[in-house]
Amino acid sequence: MVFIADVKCDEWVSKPVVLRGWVHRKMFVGGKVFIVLRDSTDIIQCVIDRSVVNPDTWAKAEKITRESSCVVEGVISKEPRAPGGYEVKVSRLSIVGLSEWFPIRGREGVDYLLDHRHLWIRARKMQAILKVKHTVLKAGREYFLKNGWWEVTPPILTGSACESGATQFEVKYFDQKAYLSQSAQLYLEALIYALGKVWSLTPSFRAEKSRTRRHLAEYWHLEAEAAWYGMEDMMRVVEELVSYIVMKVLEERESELKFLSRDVKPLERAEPPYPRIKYDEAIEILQKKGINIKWGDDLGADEERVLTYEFDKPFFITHFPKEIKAFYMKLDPKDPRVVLGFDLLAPEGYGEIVGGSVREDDYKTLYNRIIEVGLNPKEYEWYLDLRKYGTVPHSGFGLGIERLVMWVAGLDHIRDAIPFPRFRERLYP
Ligand code: NSS
Repeated sequence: MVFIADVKCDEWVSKPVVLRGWVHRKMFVGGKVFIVLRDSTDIIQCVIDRSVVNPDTWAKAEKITRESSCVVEGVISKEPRAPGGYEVKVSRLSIVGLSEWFPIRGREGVDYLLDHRHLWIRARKMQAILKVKHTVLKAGREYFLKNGWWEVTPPILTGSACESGATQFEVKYFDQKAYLSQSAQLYLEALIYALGKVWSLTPSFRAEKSRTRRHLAEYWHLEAEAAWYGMEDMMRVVEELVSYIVMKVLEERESELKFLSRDVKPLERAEPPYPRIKYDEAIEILQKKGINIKWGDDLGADEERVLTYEFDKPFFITHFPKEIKAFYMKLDPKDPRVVLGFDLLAPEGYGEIVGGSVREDDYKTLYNRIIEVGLNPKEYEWYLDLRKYGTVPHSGFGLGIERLVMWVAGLDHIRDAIPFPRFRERLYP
């Protein structure tokens, strides 16, 4: 089987071809029907000339509707007026699935398109983003494979919170309560005792209270955890991973980025090392810019956005006050008001794409932190056990795949970084 992208070249000119696809657009001009045919690779103009084809093919050309699936037989010819410079002079047209009136015409609003997501994902914009995401996932996996990490499969049904209890989805688990995983981290921490360096790609769930342009209720989470790794070791993994992914997208998805009108210069600059600033410096920068923020406040999307314009590549913010970070982060022995934690922010206004830290590996300290933040140590018994049986210094991080896709593809909303987005109000298709 050949695809449209294969045949749009001089070698195919005058050669017979059979293409399968969907009617992207259709037009009548004079005694001709022009179909723009779309498949997973590209689009191509197909001309059905009444004076050339048999009556059966002409009847089908008249009847065929937008989004119908069909098989087109003909000859490739050069046509400067056609998109991409080539067209098919059709000799035969067969309709496979005649489409009813397609409910998306081109000027619909966001909610309408979300309601028709199952149909909208065939739009060329969505097609391009889906391909960028494919390459992001492929490159992420490749990075870990090349660097000696083990892929593992943590559970999605869990018994305790990893991040904030406030964003947990509760589910009925037989006669008990369970939660949908917010992060594989706690399980990855157990797995490093078997495998040393582990990673996983899983869905993560957050019952986010508000609908923002960068929060989903269900997103794909790429996480890694390694024994013996300190803060700097892990930040190096993050910058290598992110730059590896970005470079692969630049290499393999050039035409999709072009279609999405993505300026690739900021992506080309994403080589490591990435700048590192401490939370203290971030607060200073923000205060100098006249933003009303004080030491101890969390950085929201607005504050992050301001900071991202100070850098022309991804950058780390480190050493946050412990009050605004999770219980498992190790306190900085030099300044126990702050944690050995880091976020990686993407430039151009995007903000946080990775969160990571050194983990508390001492039993007593971790136990006390769990009490201090108001959690129940009973629920974390197994997690605390890891500090009893050969505890080891270790670190890890989580990368939000859709956040990264959003930046790489230059999207203004996270909903388009996932084919079937889940938000607070309701479930779309
Ligand atoms: O809450 S995180 O900052 N950190 C964790 O979950 C750690 N337990 C990960 C780890 O160390 N193994 O989330 C990590 C990343 C964050 O930087 C975002 O990129 C992404 O996960 N994230 C989200 N993406 C989309 N939607 C939502 N709601 C969301 N929440 C986090």
